Amino acid sequence: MRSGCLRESEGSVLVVTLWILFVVAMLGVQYSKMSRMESLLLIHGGERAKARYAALGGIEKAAALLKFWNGKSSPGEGEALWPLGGEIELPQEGDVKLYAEVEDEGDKLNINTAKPEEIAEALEDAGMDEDKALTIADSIADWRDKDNNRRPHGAEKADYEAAGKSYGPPNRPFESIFELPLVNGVDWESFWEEPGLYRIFTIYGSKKKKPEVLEELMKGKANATAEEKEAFKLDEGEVYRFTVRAEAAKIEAKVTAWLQYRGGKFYLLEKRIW
Ligand SMILES: [Ca+2]
Repeated sequence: MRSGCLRESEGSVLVVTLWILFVVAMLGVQYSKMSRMESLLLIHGGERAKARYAALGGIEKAAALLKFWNGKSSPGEGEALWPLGGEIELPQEGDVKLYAEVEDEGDKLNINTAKPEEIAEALEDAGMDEDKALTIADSIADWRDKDNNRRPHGAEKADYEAAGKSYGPPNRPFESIFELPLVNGVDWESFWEEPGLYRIFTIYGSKKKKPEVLEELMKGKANATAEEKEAFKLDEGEVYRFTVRAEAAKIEAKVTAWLQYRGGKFYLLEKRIW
């Protein structure tokens, strides 16, 4: 009877011990899963930070190269001058590859100074349908003009309120191109993708058409005379948009910076890390 009791309690001790071992083993499995995930996250986070810093450094490199090439002729016969609007490969940063693109903001339309008709025309030229183009053009003008009088296709404070928005037009010039997605009629797709308003418009400079031959030269498509090559110079006071893409092992980072050229130097006006 006593030994039966003992065996029974030994049995329960065994069951409890097995349970404890099972629970400990499961915790171990979970812990190793978690720490594996944590280290993956750390590696990923580290790669991202590395790519971002490399892209930031790439802006400096691209600006230095552009200054170096300023007013000089093409690096080699038939080779492109700095390809405005095209990507060039920059010297690598460790194992991170860098690609830069530079755009002259003077080639874009200024949303602070352009007439609504010009804005609508630019949008329609980029493939937007007329109604949407007119809505966005008038809403941009209403956003920046001082009054609260709505244009035929535009929107002022009362319209934003009626649409349940917690904000309205500030009635002053745009301070950044990234204000545009707040404007009536501008959605995520039209801003970033089709037609990509952030590429078409600027808040710096004014649209001035470059001579056709210069356009071709910049794309490296034409054989240039020495005088024609000389024609490519950084303009005093002009703003240039630098976009640097950094490719690390598994991650890509991008930095866009607006730099103004003054007295032989570039000055940072605005930047965005993607
Ligand atoms: Ca207004």
